[in-house]
Amino acid sequence: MTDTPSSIADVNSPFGEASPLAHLRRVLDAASAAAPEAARGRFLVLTHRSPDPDALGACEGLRLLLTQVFGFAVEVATDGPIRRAENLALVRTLELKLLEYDEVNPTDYCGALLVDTQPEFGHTELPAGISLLALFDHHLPPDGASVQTPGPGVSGAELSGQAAHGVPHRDVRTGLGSAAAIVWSYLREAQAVLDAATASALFCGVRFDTADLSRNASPLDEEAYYATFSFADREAIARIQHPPLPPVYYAELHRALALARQHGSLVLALLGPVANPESIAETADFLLRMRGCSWVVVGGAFEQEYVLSLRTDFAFGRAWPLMERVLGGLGTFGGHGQVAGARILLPKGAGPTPARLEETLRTNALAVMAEPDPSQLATSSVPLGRPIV
Ligand SMILES: [Mn+2]
Repeated sequence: MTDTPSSIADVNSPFGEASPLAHLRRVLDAASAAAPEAARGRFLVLTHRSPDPDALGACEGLRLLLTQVFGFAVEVATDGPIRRAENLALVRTLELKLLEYDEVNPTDYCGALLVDTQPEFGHTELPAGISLLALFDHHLPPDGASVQTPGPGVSGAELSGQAAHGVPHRDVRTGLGSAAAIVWSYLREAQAVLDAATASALFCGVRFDTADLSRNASPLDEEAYYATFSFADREAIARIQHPPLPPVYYAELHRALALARQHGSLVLALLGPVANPESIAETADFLLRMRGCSWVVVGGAFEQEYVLSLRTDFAFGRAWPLMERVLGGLGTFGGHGQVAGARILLPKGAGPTPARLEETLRTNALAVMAEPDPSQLATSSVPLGRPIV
């Protein structure tokens, strides 16, 4: 190790003296050795519900690492529909082979690896009966506290003990803009040869989560972005970047623009029921580009959930505490840097209708705006704001 320059990944390694790659290998080998014969050497890669390019890119990177470098068998399983046009285009263009949860038999695998999320997050469910061996994420853990990580000398016995209260290989790096960059750092350490599809998936992961390195990008994101791009299928990534959009996209955009209100540096768009929940994050990204806007909150109800996206510009600050204030204790949320997302379960029977819930969220968001003058918080009448179109 003394003859190689230390890199960002090494400095941030949560595994003490063991390199992330060596530690992961040890954990997976131990799990494989302890598994029944039929499951030996077989692993499942998982991510959050309705995966985005970063989640899918990180999954594909792990698929390559585990098959080509470690010699294991791997399947990637996803949960929930993939709706956003770019995400669908990524799956179709790169012909990703994804299982659905109901096709997964947990006893076929030694365990699972989870990317771009953590099991405690509201948008993440694991198939019942599967043990989680490794996770790779760049989001703040729910309690914001530092996470426990195993030391370098992990024995099989220690592994099973740790599995009861933690994940044996837990690589959470909140300073990074993408999970794809974390997974790429393992491939770099292994000196793996990237095929065009895996390189394209990883590249799209870093590209979409960091907005082409303009948002939350660390030096490792930057390195991953250029290294994967040099092996990527450029025609494919162009098709993924500009996919065909369904007509409902334009209808939702029209409605979102009509409902958006500006309150000083805040643009708030609470849309009631939406036809496509992905339009919420897209609208937030779009509105943040408005001159004079420093933060955006967009929300909409889809099926039994109210979904929120929050974006801030660099000057305004971190999205996570802002989302915490907007929710005021409702729902579950996560975020990093200038991006945060939340979900609030809508009760079937009695309880807040989206309209009443939206009124609460609007009040909470405006209370943040009124922060320098707390006397403003006493009023219950919520100003309607200025329409933007
Ligand atoms: Mn991500």
